[in-house]
Formats: sequence, structure tokens, C-alpha cells
Amino acid sequence: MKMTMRNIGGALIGLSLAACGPGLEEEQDTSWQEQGLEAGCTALGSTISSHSCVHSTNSADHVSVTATSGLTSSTPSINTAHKQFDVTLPASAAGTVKFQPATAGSWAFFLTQNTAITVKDSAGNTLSSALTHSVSGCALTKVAVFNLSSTTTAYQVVLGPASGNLVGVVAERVEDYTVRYYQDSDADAWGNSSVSVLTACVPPAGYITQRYDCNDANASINPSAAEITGNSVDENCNGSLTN
Ligand SMILES: [Ca+2]
Ligand SMILES: [Ca+2]
Ligand SMILES: [Ca+2]
Repeated sequence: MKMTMRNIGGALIGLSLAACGPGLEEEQDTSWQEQGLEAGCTALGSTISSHSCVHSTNSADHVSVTATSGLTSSTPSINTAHKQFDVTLPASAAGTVKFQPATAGSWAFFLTQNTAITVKDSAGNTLSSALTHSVSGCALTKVAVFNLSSTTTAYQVVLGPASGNLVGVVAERVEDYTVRYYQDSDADAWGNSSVSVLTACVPPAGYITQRYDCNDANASINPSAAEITGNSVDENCNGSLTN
């Protein structure tokens, strides 16, 4: 099933998502949410990393918790997205926190250190990460993505050891940061509206966010081109041959 934000939202939903969610114009492909991170994804796109950086750099979004050595009755939870949890670890050792996702899907854990992160399900089985890579642009230096299917039981997240026995964690749901990219075959910075991909990952080569190229095989024809009157070509893609 597909729906667009414009169809379901109106102004109020648009405003509520503007600060911490997808853009108004982004189409939400809800079928993708069941599939986990798409095959061939080599890195997350810049949207989710930039968003996570906003929370990492905003001191009001920080929450301090103290991890336990293994899972205990006092192991803290770091369930809330749009926060940076500053997790104090046991001295020179790994620490455990709990994470129970609000929604099933691929969850990205951004970390302030390039330290180990292991996620275990409620039975103690270690999950394989779907993707791990370095990031830059703020205090967050690493991201690891895990496909989390259960919203009714908490996962164990084992962190560290880490320098200073402290690591910041920002958790965001990958599917909330999908962007539609359009193929730009003629490399004129205008994409073909009818050939696109919707992804939270880095786009394929030659795909860009700007669309409305009416001839993607001719770099001299696009909405920013000057109209040349007297021919049969609509150089500026406005549907008129006279302007
Ligand atoms: Ca183009
Ligand atoms: Ca013309
Ligand atoms: Ca024209």
C-alpha cells in the first residue's frame, strides 16, 4: 500500500513531522517497512545522519543513563528516538542497555565512538548487523543498523568498552528517512520524474533529488534552460514553444 503525506496529513501532520521526520513531499512506501534494509545498500543516506547530528549537538536532547554489566533488573532503556543517550559504561568493560523499538523495522544506532555494539534478542541470540559504517559531520562517528522485528520485548544492546567509559547513542528508524531520487541521465542536474528510487540509503550513481527534466537525454533541455523560439523544441520544459 502506498500513500502520500499530502493525502493523509494536511497542515498539522506536516508541521509535526517537519522537525523530526520526513519532508512533506516524501512519499511513504509502507510496503518497504516489512522488508528491512534493501539489498545492495552500502551506506545510509545523508538525511538520517544529518538528523541524528541535530539531536547529538542539541544538549537539550541528551539523556544520561548508566549501563549495567550484563542484563539485570536495573538495566536502563534507551527507547526514545530523537535523543542522544549518553551511556556510562562499567570501567574498561562493556555495558548493557535495553532497546524496545516503537515500530518494527531497521534501526540505526549512531555512536559517538567507534566502539563495539552488539544487539541481542530477548532470548539472548546475537543479531547480525545489516550495515555498519563510519559517519562524520558531528560527534557521531559510527552507525550500525539492525533489523528489529519485535516491538513487544526489549533487545539488549551491549556497548563498549569505550574511551572514558562513556558513549553517546542516537537511535533512529531508517524507514522514516527515505528520500526519492530521480535518474539524471544527461547530467544536467534535472532528473527524470518517471524514473526514481525511494531509499534511505545513498542513491545509485546518477540519481538526484531534483526532478522535472522533460528530456533526460539532452542536457540543453530542462526547466532552467532558455527557451529558443522558432523551433519545435520546448527547451525549458514549461509546455510552451513560445516562451
Ligand atoms: Ca537530466
Ligand atoms: Ca523552443
Ligand atoms: Ca517552453
